[in-house]
Amino acid sequence: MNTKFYVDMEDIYGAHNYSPLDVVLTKGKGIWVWDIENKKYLDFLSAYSAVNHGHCHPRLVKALCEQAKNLTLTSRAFRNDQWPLLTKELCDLTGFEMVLAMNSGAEAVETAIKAARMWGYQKKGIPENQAEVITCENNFHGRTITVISFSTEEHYKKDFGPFTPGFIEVPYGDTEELEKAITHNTAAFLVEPVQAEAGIIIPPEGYLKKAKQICEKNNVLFIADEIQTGLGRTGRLFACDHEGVKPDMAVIGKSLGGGCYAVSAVLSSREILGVFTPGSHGSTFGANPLACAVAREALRVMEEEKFSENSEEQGGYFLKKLKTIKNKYVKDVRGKGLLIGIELKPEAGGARRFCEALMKEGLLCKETHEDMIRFAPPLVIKKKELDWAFKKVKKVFKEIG
Ligand code: IF1
Repeated sequence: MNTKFYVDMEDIYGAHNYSPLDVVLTKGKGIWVWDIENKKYLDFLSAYSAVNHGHCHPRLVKALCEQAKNLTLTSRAFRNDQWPLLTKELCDLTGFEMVLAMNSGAEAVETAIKAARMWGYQKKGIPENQAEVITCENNFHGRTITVISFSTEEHYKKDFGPFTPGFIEVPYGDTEELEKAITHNTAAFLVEPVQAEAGIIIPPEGYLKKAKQICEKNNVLFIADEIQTGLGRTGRLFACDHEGVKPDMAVIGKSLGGGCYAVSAVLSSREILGVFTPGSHGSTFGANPLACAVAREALRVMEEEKFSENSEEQGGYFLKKLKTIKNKYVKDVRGKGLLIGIELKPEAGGARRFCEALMKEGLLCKETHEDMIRFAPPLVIKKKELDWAFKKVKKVFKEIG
């Protein structure tokens, strides 16, 4: 069975909602993955930051298997003995008072919006059905109908309407426009501390802090989508920590499941998450014992192996090296921690061909939009391995450029 066999089968029977690189992976260990032809690659994407722990981390595989032998799913009709432990451990770690677990990132974003609206009606006194949530241009928060309702990317929305009302759009990085957009009916401001999908857009320094102050002044909830940036990716536990900002709600997902399991969560205060009452929200798989056991171990590994510190150190090191590449096609190189992008000039002919060339060299990464090569290796990566990756990047730029 060769690569073509799998590619053809997937293309016949699977919906074509992706255009993956034609590499068929079958095994992973740490930062490395192998395809079915036994070729080895460095994973420089980490499933969009969901595999921060590296592939098949032995402690996570152990936690997963041990829990799978005991109890996997109860629904929330009954209690289980893992969820309570995760709630306390997550709150102790992050300083929030309450947590609500879901499965995917988009579901957790929806949960945060529901909480914000409910808080708006019950605590702020917004008139019924009038709540507004302010979101940013070029945001990415997931794929559900409500979440794409406030996407500004035509491609994510086309032919999926009608959409959910109640969302107001402001430019990212602009606190004046944010302030102007706030009305008596504004329940929340939803923001990514770094816009990853939009092309690793890092807002002006002080933006998050100022935005948080504006929200506080106007009794508007500040919701940070830390699904991709959180849990160490940018060199801090949360990307908001770079500016000392404590959001009213933080949404996490991806690497909370250690790359082994889908688990997401909304973190907040008792005043806000306390608005939910029995029956007002839920999920069959949310907070299941398997998810919770894996998440608990994922958090412990993240702390003990010092992901944030490593991300900051190695990210800084790699970014500095990338900046030494002198090439006519490179427009900009930027990043925070191990969330790094190379923006190409339009004449480079798109980032895709660079990603394909890097794949041939054994480095797996993915373009975002037309002109951005995104690098997001697992947070367990070391200098020596980054040196290896850098050689490959340099080689590809030399050959194509
Ligand atoms: C896809 C992008 C990354 C996210 C933020 C919420 C979600 C995501 C900040 C939703 C998800 C993923 C989804 C994946 C590709 C990927 C992605 F390129 F599309 F934008 F990472 F950069 N908030 N991002 O980044 O989480 O429901 O997927 O668990 O193909 O859609 P989810």
